[in-house]
Amino acid sequence: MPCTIQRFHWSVRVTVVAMFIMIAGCTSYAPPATPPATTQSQAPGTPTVTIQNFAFSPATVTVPRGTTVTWVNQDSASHTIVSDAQGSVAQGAVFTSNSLVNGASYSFKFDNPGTYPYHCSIHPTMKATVIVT
Ligand SMILES: [Cu+2]
Repeated sequence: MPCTIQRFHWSVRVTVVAMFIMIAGCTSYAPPATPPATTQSQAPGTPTVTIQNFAFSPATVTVPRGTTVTWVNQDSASHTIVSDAQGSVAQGAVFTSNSLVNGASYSFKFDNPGTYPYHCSIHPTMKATVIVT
């Protein structure tokens, strides 16, 4: 009889341990994978801002000084790239593109650090920013 009790206890103990392991196995999960960095910086060289669906993409591009940024219009509608007055006039670096038809591009070299908000003069709701470091 004592032997049976002992075995009973042993089996309970094993069951408890097993359950603990199962619970631990269920609750201990690997942390979610780090989402891909939504970096706005681009490699030095010729960063390109795509104009598509009436928006600049990326909306913010960060480049080191001396970088030439190129905009390419992939919309059927024409767009312009015009620096906002408050952002760039004070910095002495106004940029204003001609109207870009589909497939046309415009480039501007940023020599001075600063924040350069810009817009499309045809569609004023289209806004974006170039940050020069
Ligand atoms: Cu536009």
